[in-house]
Order: sequence, then C-alpha cells, then structure tokens
Amino acid sequence: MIDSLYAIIDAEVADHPLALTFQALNAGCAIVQLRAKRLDDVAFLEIAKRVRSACAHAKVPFVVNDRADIARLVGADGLHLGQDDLCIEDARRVVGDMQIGVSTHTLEQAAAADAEGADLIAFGPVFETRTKENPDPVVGLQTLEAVCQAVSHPVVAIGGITPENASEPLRAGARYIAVISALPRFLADAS
Ligand code: TZP
Ligand code: MG
Repeated sequence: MIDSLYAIIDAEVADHPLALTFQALNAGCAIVQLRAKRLDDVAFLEIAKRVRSACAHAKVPFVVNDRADIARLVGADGLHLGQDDLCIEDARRVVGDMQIGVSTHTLEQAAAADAEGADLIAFGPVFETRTKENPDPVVGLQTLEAVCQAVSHPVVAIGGITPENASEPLRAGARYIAVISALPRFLADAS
C-alpha cells in the first residue's frame, strides 16, 4: 500500500512539514506533494526548496500544489492544479512538459482533464473529509470506479482516506491514494 501512497505535506496541517517529508520518504511513499494555502511566497519557496531537495535525494517525484511559478523555480517534477487554478494550457506555458495533475470532482471534469492533457487525474473527495475548506460533495467508490475506467491517465483517489479504508479506492482502480490528515497514521503503520 505504501507504494501507492501519494503523501501530501500540508504546511498548515503538519507540525513539522520537513520532518514529515523525511518520514514519508523513508517509509517508501510514491509521490510527495507540498500544499500550502496560507504561506506567503517567501516561506512557500523556502520550504519547497527543502522538500524538493529531500525528494531528489530519495528519487521520489516532488509535486507543488497550486503554484506553477514555484514549481518551476524549484525544478519540481510535477504541478498540481485545482478547478480554480490555471488551466493546463496556461500552466504549460510556465512549467513546460512537467507532469501536471488536476483535481476533479465529477466524471465530466475528470474526462475533460484527461482530454486536455493532464498526466494524473485526482478524483474526490472519495470519503468525507474535514481537511479541505468547502469540499465538493463526496463522490463515492462507484463513481471513482467509473472515472478509473473512463480516463486514460492514472487516477489518484483523495479525501478521507485512512489506513482502514485505503484498500477500497485501490480496488476501484485508483493507482494512488492521496492522504493529508491520516498521513502520520500510514507512516506509523509502515515502520
Ligand atoms: N481535495 C479533495 S479532498 C482533499 C483535497 C485536497 C483533502 C484531503 O485531505 P484528507 O485529510 O486526506 O481527507
Ligand atoms: Mg489548487
């Protein structure tokens, strides 16, 4: 399961984002994303450089959430965009052929992101989550399965995923499970 773990290091949720990054890398996670909704630019760039360097050392792909400029500045492997962020076409003008993931919340959004050139399709919230402000309605496992069958790129399930329920989105066809609040529990289980 750890090899499917897409670890989201949320600077507002983690007490020690860099320490959590090292734990996730040591546990063998597949991808690390840095998410920071409230940090100012200087602080975001500073932590992004450090997480970038840790991921490079561990040879684990590093993804920056929201910020194409910071993704490019630190030489990230990927950029993650939401529905209200830059469109893929504009983001590509900043980050070139970097991997781009897109958050989607309906089958239609997932199909559109797939067709528009997203490399990774995030879909959720699969379960109830308290982490995201104003989350979209829970999509459930059946719709997740339909999305996994409909799109041609790998799907990352997100929202309310815990060690107890993580096998369900994977069984539905997701390639990765993205986790914020339960990340320390996944890492404790892995050690
Ligand atoms: N997008 C959909 S749900 C979510 C995001 C960013 C939050 C996921 O956080 P958690 O704590 O793993 O439910
Ligand atoms: Mg966003």
